[in-house]
Amino acid sequence: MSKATAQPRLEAAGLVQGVLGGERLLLARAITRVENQEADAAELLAALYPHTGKAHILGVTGAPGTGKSTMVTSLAQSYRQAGMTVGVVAIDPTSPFTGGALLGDRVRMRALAGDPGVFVRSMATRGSLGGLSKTTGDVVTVLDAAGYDRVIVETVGVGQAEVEIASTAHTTLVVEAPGLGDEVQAIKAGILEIADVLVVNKADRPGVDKTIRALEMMLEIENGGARMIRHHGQLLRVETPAAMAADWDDENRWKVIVMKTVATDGTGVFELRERIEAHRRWLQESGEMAIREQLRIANTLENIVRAELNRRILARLPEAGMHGMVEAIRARETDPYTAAGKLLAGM
Ligand SMILES: Nc1nc2c(ncn2[C@@H]2O[C@H](COP(=O)(O)OP(=O)(O)OP(=O)(O)O)[C@@H](O)[C@H]2O)c(=O)[nH]1
Ligand SMILES: [Mg+2]
Repeated sequence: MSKATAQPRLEAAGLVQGVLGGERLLLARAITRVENQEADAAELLAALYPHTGKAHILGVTGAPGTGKSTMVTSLAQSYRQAGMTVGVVAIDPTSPFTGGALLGDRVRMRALAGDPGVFVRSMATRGSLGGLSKTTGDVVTVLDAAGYDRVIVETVGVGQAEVEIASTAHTTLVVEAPGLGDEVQAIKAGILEIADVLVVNKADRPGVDKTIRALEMMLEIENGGARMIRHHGQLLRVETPAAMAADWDDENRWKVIVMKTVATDGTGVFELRERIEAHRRWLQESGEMAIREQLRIANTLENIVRAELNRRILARLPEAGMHGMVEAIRARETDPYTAAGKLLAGM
């Protein structure tokens, strides 16, 4: 063994003990192993899984720059004041423009550094969508097993990603900010449909009341005319006859309300935390928690099977054959469909 490998690779069992024993360094290493999908990641996750199911998982999503990271920081501090521990997973789309998104989050969440009751992990998306939600779920599993009371996942709401993340969270916060034209954006992305709590952040900025009114109007339409149901692990929108909508307007139904915060100075964050905790209690008392857990687990299982199938298929595709096919297709000697059929038939 060379001098460069002075630090021996720890067995998965050693990492598991470290994670369960609250050793931050080993927790960080376990997460890295899971994030990079190293060979013993599955062994690690399998050993940790029996220790999960205690954390309440929060998803925080919204348009770029609405103040999500600042709010997560503020919320984490609020949970700390209430004596709870917090794990944070911040997912940064690797931007060709900023490039330093990871650094940005670290700076923004600096206020949390040095607190042994908080663990922050930033992850770059590197463009893979399905893979992202699997890896995120795995990292959440590790933090849950490590005993964090609340695990907060931040994602930028830019399409399918936030919907995927919503189905891995117990409570989903959608963050808006005044003056970004977000009202329109929100409808487009269907982002309101996944919100359990809507937050208008940057309430110190002009136009905040206009944004709140616009969102409240949209929520009224939402509450009256349609409802999101879960079907085979997917969120579906169903139009509701007015009569039925009236039925659902009982006190057992969760009401999405618009909250107002200034994440930079913590205004409204205590109330936000209370609302999240109210949602958690509602989930438990209404029986909805069991449904969300089913959805989460179904999602996880599907992601794992899909990733493994993908890996197996790619491993068995002959590299040389692929290249030959590409050239043949480029020369229009064959077409992608016929070529794909041939490659698969040869497996
Ligand atoms: N005025 C004001 N500025 C805020 C508030 N919250 C966040 N900001 C600022 O808005 C900028 C963006 O904040 P972030 O927390 O990085 O926003 P984000 O939504 O995490 O951004 P991305 O992860 O890049 O999508 C920062 O300069 C913050 O200081 C607020 O309540 N009021
Ligand atoms: Mg952020």
